[in-house]
Amino acid sequence: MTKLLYSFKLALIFFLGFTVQLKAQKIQEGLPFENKSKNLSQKNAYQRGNNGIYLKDFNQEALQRTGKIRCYSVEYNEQLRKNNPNFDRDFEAWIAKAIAKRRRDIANGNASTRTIGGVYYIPVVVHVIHNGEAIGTGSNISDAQVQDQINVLNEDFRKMAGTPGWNTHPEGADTRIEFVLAKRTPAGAATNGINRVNRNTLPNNATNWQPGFEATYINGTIKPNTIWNPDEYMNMWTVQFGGADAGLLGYAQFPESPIGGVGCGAANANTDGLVMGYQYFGRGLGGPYGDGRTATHEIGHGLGLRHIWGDGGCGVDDFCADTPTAGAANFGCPNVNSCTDTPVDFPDMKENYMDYTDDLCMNIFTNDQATRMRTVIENSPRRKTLLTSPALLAPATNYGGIVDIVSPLGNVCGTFTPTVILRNLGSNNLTSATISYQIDGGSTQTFAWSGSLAYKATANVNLPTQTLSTGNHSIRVWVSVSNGSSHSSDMYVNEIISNFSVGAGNSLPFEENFESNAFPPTTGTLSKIL
Ligand SMILES: [Ca+2]
Ligand SMILES: [Ca+2]
Ligand SMILES: [Ca+2]
Ligand SMILES: [Zn+2]
Repeated sequence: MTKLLYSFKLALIFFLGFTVQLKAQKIQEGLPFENKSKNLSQKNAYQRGNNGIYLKDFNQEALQRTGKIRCYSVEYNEQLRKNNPNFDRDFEAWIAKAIAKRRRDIANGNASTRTIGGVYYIPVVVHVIHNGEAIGTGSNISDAQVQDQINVLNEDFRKMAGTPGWNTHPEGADTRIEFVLAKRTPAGAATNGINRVNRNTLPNNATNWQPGFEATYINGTIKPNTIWNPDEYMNMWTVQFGGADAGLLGYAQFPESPIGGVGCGAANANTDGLVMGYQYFGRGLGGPYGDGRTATHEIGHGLGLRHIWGDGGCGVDDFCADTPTAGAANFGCPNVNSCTDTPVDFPDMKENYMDYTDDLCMNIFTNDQATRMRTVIENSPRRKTLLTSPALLAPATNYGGIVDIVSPLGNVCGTFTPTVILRNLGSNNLTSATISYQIDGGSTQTFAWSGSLAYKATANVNLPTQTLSTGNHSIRVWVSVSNGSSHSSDMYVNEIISNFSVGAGNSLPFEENFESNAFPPTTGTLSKIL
């Protein structure tokens, strides 16, 4: 059996190496990006402002058909990476490998339950850039409108039943990504996650007010002057777009891979986030783009998704196998079949959040899109760190939290030592903590930790060694007392549950006969594991 398993693993390694190589080769040939830089001729091109950026053909079409530029992310990111022309190619090479490894880990039982099915909570700050209006008037949008947008995001990303984010499509995903308004500021004060900024307090605002601001000023001045630490907050700005950008709905900054790119992850940190016109932030605001899907779409970009038509014709894809090929952006809510797919020729997925259709036409992220976003959250700079952000917790003086688990995960031996990650989320130094844990929902046991952790510092803590019988088990761990002060667990940053099994290992969790072209299989249960 051991020998059989060994040769299976060898075959697996060989096969995976082969497919990765194939993919890398394809990417190197530049095929997926052949149309990426295509612009209409300069004569016909609509030039934005005076910074020399030309709109992509699909945005020129958007402007002609709707009077709006649905999304400015492609132009923005191309400008941002102008000194790194291989950024997209390198990113796709990285994420193809990362997704393959992720699927392998899940299939082999080496992934945490958090990775497989857990909910990822993203702390959000919304910077409301206003013109001095009373709260709830004009660009100084109300707290309720902001909360409304957060609700739309959670309905869409969680595919919530009974909401516009619900769908019955076989590839429709509950991405298990949720958004939470930040509960503390970077300085540790209490906040509702909404940061109101009067534009008159910003440098050179008067000369750039048209009325409203162009993206150049937003990126160069508004963002760096208002951003909250992007390692701990997903930054969103609502603005009044103006001048040459008066027709913009929104744009987002694409994630970086953890293995390089410009500055090894430090690049462009002070512009990271999403910008949206205040008229499109929230729902029930009227018009085709008044129901909050601009933010859903832009966060898709911020977590690594591309437009569903891949920004090019039928030969250019979005790197998601379960979204039908599309030849162009769609507008309104049309029934279109722009490209011939095999073996089944699906119509364009006009309902996808990454198309250009009307807000209420949209209701789906697919499983492959969800996998892409979760892979980015698990790995990318300024994405991964959001999951353990202090901003998820209200201000506290004495508070240690269990933010992650190292062991047990997947399959373990009958005797093992649980290891968890303790983080100080209180303003006082953490010198002692009572760590509570339950095995299989049984009685609560405690472990006394002592040491010294500064604010935000972490430590790996070994709990007492356990011996369990063969089969499935679970462990729940949280801190119940910090520096002598009792407190509760917290679903965001002070509670980890791991479902694991003891002593299995003689049955692989899936079968693969290597006869299909795609490995891991792109259909079937494996790809449904997000
Ligand atoms: Ca395409
Ligand atoms: Ca596709
Ligand atoms: Ca088709
Ligand atoms: Zn877009």
